[in-house]
Amino acid sequence: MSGRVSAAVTGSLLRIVRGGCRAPTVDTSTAIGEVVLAGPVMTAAGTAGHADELAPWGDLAVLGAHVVKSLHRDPWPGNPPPRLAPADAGMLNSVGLTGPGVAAWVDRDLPRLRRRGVRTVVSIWGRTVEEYAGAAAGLPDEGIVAVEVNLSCPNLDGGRHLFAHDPDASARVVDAVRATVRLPVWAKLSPNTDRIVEVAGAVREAGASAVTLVNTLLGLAIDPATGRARLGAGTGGLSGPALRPVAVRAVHAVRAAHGPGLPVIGVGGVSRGVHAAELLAAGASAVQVGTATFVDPRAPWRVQRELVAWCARRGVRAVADLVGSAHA
Ligand code: RRO
Repeated sequence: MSGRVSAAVTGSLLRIVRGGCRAPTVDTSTAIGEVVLAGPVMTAAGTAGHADELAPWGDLAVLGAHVVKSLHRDPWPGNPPPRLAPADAGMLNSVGLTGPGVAAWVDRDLPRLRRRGVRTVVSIWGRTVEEYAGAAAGLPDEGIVAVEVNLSCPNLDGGRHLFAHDPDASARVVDAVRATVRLPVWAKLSPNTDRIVEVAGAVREAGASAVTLVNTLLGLAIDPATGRARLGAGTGGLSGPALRPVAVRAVHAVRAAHGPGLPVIGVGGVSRGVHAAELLAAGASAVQVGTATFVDPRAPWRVQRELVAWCARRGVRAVADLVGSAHA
């Protein structure tokens, strides 16, 4: 242990032990509206499976929460391969919302997560308000901490966002899901619009407890030798390091416009603790780690430990004290 930094979870407190001498304990708890999480780092939807696929690399119960890949009411096959293409500062994906459907997930995957004591957030999607409500209707109240309504998948109908640009349509979805479940509802929004601040306001009015910012940026990669798209579906969503400034800007703008009354979860290009600190300073109450997990499946746990170490080094006693500090 000597000379290394390590962290152990003790309730909502992470204690940093460095070279045998104890640095101040950092309170890692964070509130997303009515949901209080013991840690500020979650997995990002679509990057950590539907169940406990990441369990060989870490204890999912140590993370603030685990967000599972978006589920439709019905099973959904997804897009033709190739579904991933590397980009210079990240990657493009067009997975196309592959999933087993809510009923199979509740039957097969949720029990695995419950047995592990995971705080599970379920991402849901649909093509109509009714489909979202149908997905929500299949969810139990127990064993789930929140529903993340994915209003922003770039890989449906060739990137023709059905909801992400439209405050009213987004609000109708959130309203319908809220009327269907007793769970807190978070809304995941898109960077592929100049209306993200408006959409955030509309979903808040409709009863969203938080917004998750941001989903991937629409992109396209072409093989010039063949003239064909590198992804089977054509366009895809860009994620990874290139997305981080986009996410920081979106979080900052939404926090500036709506204040601390609308909790924000930041996601986009987080692979280090300092990246999480940046999103918290911009106004996020928690962060999600996504594409970094493809490089290092232990990334969510490492980012959480690095964030705590970052706070301890700077004398930040509570992660929550960082939230919105760039607005002070
Ligand atoms: O499955 C996907 O292709 C996908 C989804 Br649901 C999403 O929300 N964002 C993304 O980049 N890919």
